[in-house]
This record gives sequence, C-alpha cells and structure tokens, in this order.
Amino acid sequence: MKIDKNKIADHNGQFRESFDRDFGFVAENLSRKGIDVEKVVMKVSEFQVAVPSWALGAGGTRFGRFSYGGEPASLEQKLNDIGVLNDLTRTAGAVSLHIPWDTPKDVKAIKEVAASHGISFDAMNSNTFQDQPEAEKSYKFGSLNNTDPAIRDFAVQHNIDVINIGKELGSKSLTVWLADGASFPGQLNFQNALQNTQKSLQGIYKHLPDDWRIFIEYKPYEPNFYSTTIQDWGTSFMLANACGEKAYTLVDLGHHLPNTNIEQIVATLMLKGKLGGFHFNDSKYGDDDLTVGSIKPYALFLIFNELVYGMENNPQNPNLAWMIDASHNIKDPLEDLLQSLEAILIAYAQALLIDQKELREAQEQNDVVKCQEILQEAYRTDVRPILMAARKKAGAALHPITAYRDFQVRKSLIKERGTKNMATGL
Ligand code: LRH
Ligand code: MN
Repeated sequence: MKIDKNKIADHNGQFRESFDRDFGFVAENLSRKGIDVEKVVMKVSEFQVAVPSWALGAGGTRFGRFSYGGEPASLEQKLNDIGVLNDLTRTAGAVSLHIPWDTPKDVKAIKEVAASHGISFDAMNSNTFQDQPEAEKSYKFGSLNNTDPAIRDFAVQHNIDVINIGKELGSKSLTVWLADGASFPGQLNFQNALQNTQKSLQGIYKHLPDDWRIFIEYKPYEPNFYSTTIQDWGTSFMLANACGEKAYTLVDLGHHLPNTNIEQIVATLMLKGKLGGFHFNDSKYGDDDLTVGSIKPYALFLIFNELVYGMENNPQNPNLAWMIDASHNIKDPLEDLLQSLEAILIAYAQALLIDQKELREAQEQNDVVKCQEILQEAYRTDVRPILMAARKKAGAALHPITAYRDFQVRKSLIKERGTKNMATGL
C-alpha cells in the first residue's frame, strides 16, 4: 500500500489555514529570540528514525495477546507498513531487522520492496535469547556467556550469519542484546560470565566489516531476574572498549532502573565517544516498551538536550543510530509508531530551541534558576507547527494520525490480510 502524495496534499488542504497561523506564530516568536525557524525545520526534516521489524503487529505479555487484524504476515508486508509510516511522515526512512524473526527469504526482492518505499536497512539485530526449532544448541543458560564453549561458538556464529545477511542488504551495523544472566543467587560465576561474554564479543568483532559498527545493548533484568551479564551502561562501555573503535554502547530507554538519570549517561558516553544509538520507547515501571513520550516526555527532552549539546561539542562521537523499540499491546501498531515518531521529533525540536551558549554561561555562574528557566522556556514551546512544516516540505501529512484514519488504512489492511495473521516479533 502506497499513499499517493497528491492524496496527502489534498488532505492537508483542510489544515492550511490553521497551519499557516500556528507556524507564523511560532516563527515570529522564535525570530524575536534570534532563532531561525527554517534552520530548525531543516534539522527536523533530516531526522530519520528506524522502525523495528518486530513491532508491526500486536505485542503481548505472558498474560495475553490481543490480535489487531490486518497484521503483516511477511517481511514484504512489514516493509509496506513502514512505507505507510514513511509516506505519512517522511521520518521513517529505515527498518531495523531482527534475525531470525525477519530473515529475508529473497534478498534481491526485499531490497526492491524497501527501495520502492524509500526505506534503508539500519542496524541488524541478532537473537541468542530464544532457541530455534531443531537448534543443535540451547541458550537456556546463556549464549555468549555460557559455560559451554560450544554454545558460545554457536552464538558467535549466529551473529556472524546476521552480519552476512546485513551486508547483502546494505546495513552497516549490528545490535547485540543478550538475555544472558541468572535468576537465582549462586547460579552464575559473574567474573567467568563476563569474561566469556567479552571473548565472544571480540570473536564477533573480528568478523565486523571495516565500515560497520557493533552496538552493545545493556539491560538490568528480564528475562533473568537476579543478574544480567550486561546489566548497565558501564558494563556495555567496558565491553565496547575491550572490542575496539567500531564498538559502541546502545541506550534502550526502557533498560534502566527507576529514576536513573539517563541524560547523564548519554552525556558521559558522548564525551567518551562511545554512544552508538538509541532504542526509543517509554516506561513507568520496567521495560514496558510503551509509546515514546507517553509517560516521561520531560525526561526525553532532557536526553535530547544532552544529544544536541553532544552533537555540537563531541566530534569524537559518531553519528547516532536512531531506532524505536516498542511493543503494542492495546494500540494499533501503526498509530502507536506514528505517535512515537511525533514524540521523538517534538523532543528534538524543543532541544534545538535551547540557547546552549546562554545555558553554559548560567551554569558557569551557578545561576540555578536561570538554567531551569532556559530549559523550560524551550520545553514549553509548542513546536508541533515546526514538525508540520518539515512534513509539508517533504510531501507528508500535516496530521499523520488523522490522515491514517481518514484514509482508513487499517480497514484496507484487514480487507487485504484478514484478521488471523500474527506478525513475528514481540
Ligand atoms: C530487549 C530488547 C532488544 C531487542 C528486543 C526485541 O528487551 O530491547 O533490543 O532485541 O527488545
Ligand atoms: Mn531494545
């Protein structure tokens, strides 16, 4: 399903007046502060987020899963759905594949489908947290950290296979997240587990093409509930350094214990040139994988403040990989992803409004009140007209969710695919 640009332009027509008024207001407001709104619009339109191939169907928990009708039953259909997101936003120009959930059966055909939607292949994701049917080895007691060298080798080989698939698709990075750990005290020798993991990662790293990167994703718990071998940013940072200059840390917003200061972690990793990318989502308690900005939008804004500062002041840190990692238990997956894309761009646009120079001066003078005022002035600015301007420039929808509903996309997906499909993934 491709949504014709003219159909979108027609749909935008009804919002022309309100858009011109609202954009005029924010443009005038910002120019009074010496901010060139067109520069912000340009940066926002250049911001592309990769959509996870594993989050295009209804997610679930151990307590149940409620199917959504019209779910994609193949990688082709998943790319078509990301195509819809990209037609409506021109922000979803990449996909992050999870192997083997979404192994392309025909690489050439898949590349053509992706290209037809203007979608590139971002980070590949390996999976050594589930046993595949007929698999000769089990990851029940870990993969890269396993006490059995044969199982470690089996897991390393899987990652090498994922790199090879990615090379054919044109991807340039691999994300490694490990469920490895323990659920009971005494079950695991922490030092042995960490050393095994490091050696295994170095084994994978040896097979990384020169122009590739490896992202090491950390997580404090789940599915193991006592220890996770790569539990926090420090462990991931240490392992990335042990691997080499092509290895980086990946920050999944849901992988932090309550009240963790994630923006400080971001600042630290950028200063050290070891921040590789993000898995955007939101959470109230655990790794809830909720819609981005739905629970803690101010925290997301503070993270983007550190990202904007880092992108201006840390040339030692490479361009970041922006990805969503969410699971949709009760919302239409495509509407949920449209909301997440909007929330990411809102936080980025607000952070671009922060006068970083003025903030640095206030920080140097320990003018605590002024520091907060500078941040909240930006946070309290309604930047949605700026996002609309960026979408309008790109031929996308001023109001993507309204357009998605008015175009009855879900209805036509159900008509085309029925209600029985169950998408692979979370
Ligand atoms: C682990 C994780 C990881 C993916 C998985 C789907 O919680 O965030 O990024 O492999 O979700
Ligand atoms: Mn993740």
